[in-house]
Amino acid sequence: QEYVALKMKTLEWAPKAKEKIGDKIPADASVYFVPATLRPETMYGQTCCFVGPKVQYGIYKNAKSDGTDEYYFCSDRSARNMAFQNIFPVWGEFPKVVDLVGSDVVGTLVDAPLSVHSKGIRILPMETVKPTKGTGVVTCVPSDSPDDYATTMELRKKAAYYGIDPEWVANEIIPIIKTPTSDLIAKHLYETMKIQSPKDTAKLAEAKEQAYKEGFYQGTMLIGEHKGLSVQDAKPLIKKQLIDAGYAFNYGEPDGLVISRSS
Ligand code: ZZB
Repeated sequence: QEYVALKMKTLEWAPKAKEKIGDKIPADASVYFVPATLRPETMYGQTCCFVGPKVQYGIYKNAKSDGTDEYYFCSDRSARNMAFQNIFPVWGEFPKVVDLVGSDVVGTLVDAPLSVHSKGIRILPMETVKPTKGTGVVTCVPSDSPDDYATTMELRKKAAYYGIDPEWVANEIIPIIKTPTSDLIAKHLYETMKIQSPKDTAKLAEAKEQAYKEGFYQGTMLIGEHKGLSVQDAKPLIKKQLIDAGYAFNYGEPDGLVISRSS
């Protein structure tokens, strides 16, 4: 699986994360949350970014030869994979500087490249994040991802239960892609399929498949530099634009073929 790994710069840490990081990272260093996505063309619609509250993560140092060190927040497994894809300077090495669990970083404010919500978006909990997939960090695009829409509705309904500020999940869900059925395909499928919660996994899997297909084969961009272009044409252009600007990099998932260690 070939993902785009997006670099979301941390603007303000949640208190718990700040405490655990202490002086392990220089105060002025750039630390990025790194969600893995297959849909770079939807990045305009990012409203927040998810982590699994009980999932283990690390912050890994990427020492650059020009001295502008970068740090990445992601799962251990994905950091290891990156170490074999020339993402870190020394082959096979992925220096961890801090251990964190997802709940530590909930509330952190990050910059989401291309998002209309340009003042930053919040890191929020998603119970259905798979720790073994991608980087374990999932950027939230509720206009086009049924899973993201379902979790957004859940968090809006039960903000207190999830221990979050309702403001953090209040960002407007704007149309990004037009398909023959809707400008907000995820919301449309959530409603017509009568999905009730993020735990409706069978329905959500079907909705995801349908949203992928419609978006890719019949979608047209409603926003951004490539407005009016088909998704098929816009996707590689937006991906390249993000990578060229230093906002993203390619991240491949070995599917257990390349690295057989189980962690
Ligand atoms: C933004 C986005 C916008 C996504 C969209 C999807 C959609 P796949 O096809 O199964 O490989 N994802 C990534 N990592 C995880 C994880 N660890 N746990 C749970 N979900 C994860 O799925 C790849 C997509 O699943 C990724 O692309 C990411 O969400 C999520 F409009 O990023 B996506 C119809 C889907 N639309």
